[in-house]
Amino acid sequence: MKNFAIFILCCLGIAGYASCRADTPPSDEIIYQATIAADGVQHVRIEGGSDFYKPNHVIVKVNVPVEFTVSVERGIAPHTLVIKSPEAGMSVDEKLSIDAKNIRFTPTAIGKYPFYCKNKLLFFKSHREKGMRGVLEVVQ
Ligand SMILES: [Cu+2]
Repeated sequence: MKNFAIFILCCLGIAGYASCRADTPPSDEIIYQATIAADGVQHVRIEGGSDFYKPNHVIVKVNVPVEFTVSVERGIAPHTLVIKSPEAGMSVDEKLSIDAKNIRFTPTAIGKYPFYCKNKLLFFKSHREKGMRGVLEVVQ
């Protein structure tokens, strides 16, 4: 039991160190411009982890269905994908895992909308603050 407690303390220490190092701006912007596939859907593959989504800047056309296929890297931290932009037809709040998950929505207004992970461990920075965030740019 004591060993387990030490193990947990070590994990928290490593996590704390990692979040301090995440004070730097989010990693470089990785842009992905979606195209409309034969099925009429804009398919976007996204990988996530504790401090990133790749890509983190996704460009899609308005009023055309979008399907995000999202998975996260193996690890103990649970992750989510949230888009809270009901004004543009997007209300997404999904739990993620290492198995790819399809998330469908249709953006109905042009603009730039944030997507992010809403998770946070205790007093540490949220995953969003650590870099698990991106921009969904909806264009004409
Ligand atoms: Cu997360």
